Amino acid sequence: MLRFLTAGESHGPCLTAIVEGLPSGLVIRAEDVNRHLRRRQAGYGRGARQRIERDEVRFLGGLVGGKTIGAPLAILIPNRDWENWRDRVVPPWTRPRPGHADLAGAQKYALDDMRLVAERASARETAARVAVGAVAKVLLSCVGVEIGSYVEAIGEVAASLANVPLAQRLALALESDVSCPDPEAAARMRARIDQARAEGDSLGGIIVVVALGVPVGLGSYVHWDRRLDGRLARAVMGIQAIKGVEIGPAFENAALPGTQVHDQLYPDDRHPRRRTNRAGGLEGGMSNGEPIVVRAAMKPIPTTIKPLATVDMATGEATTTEYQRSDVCAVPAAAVVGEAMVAWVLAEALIERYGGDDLGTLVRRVELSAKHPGQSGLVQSIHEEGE
Ligand code: EPS
Repeated sequence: MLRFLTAGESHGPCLTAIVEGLPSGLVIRAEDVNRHLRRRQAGYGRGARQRIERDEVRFLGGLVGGKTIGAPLAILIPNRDWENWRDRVVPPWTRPRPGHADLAGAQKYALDDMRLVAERASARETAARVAVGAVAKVLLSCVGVEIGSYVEAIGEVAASLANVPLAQRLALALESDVSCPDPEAAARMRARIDQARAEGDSLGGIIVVVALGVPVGLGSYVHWDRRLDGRLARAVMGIQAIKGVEIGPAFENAALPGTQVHDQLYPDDRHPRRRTNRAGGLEGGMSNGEPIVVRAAMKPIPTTIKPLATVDMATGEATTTEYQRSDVCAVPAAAVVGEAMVAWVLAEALIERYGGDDLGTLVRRVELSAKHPGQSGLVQSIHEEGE
């Protein structure tokens, strides 16, 4: 079983995470994690905070000589902004930002100062999840799974990608500061972000996360909470500001008759193959060997220079929000966090299906089950090891 927890506040000394259940023998380099932390910090539309932070990971436990030893992996990412806040005396926040966790969080935890809510609700926490996801990606890469993402829309500006294959979309996105594979749309996205900044507003958008090379049979149809599509949706929906998730073109499929939706099967050297992937790589709550495609909608960031109507909780009087330093658009960053969460769920499901306390056993089992589909990788592996 693979699990993780994060801790840490946005302006506290650090973010931290513990990952438990990794097989031994996995080589993890700081750079494997740092390059994703850098990607999360970048992106057109970010605010002043990202000029302060330079996220880099430190491993405090679980790695010896750069390899996992089966013990929990302890991760630390220092917050540089901590130094600027530690001695600062700040009046309590009493004016909740509509759309932010401020109001419900203060009511739930009986907090008079909404800053305390924002400290943990902040998307700063996603740096820790990106680090954890990067570790999951290292594990997945050992069995041939690759994960990437792209931005499909920012505000009302959408990319045109109909004829661009998935792998090319992921590669092109890496070259764009809005993670958009369509350069013409990317230019309009940047202009739209500039406009929102000038107007004191914020923007949301649509991200797409893709996993290539996923083995058949991760997740299960046998019980609702084992369905991989549900688990992926939950993990991606759990990212700050994500309010909608679909697998493949699910909402488009809902408007079409079944004969135009379901990916028909054809024999290819006696193996069933699909020419389309409208199921987004998942059938019956299981990976089916096609690319997994998770699409998600991010709402605009709730912190805007232009004030919104609110209530001062100290007086009960009508008032407006007070601007706090923030991003104008964090959609490119959310795509990187989406990758991390998809990687995490796939790594969890991989370990569940194939087990293996050491990496060699895990990899061997995955290879055997690919060679002998329909037979238990575990049984095969035991059989082979007995020979
Ligand atoms: C955030 C507010 C801003 C963002 C932050 C999320 O932080 P600050 O209040 O320090 O300016 O920059 O995101 C990050 C710090 C990050 O690393 O992504 C919020 O209120 O959610």
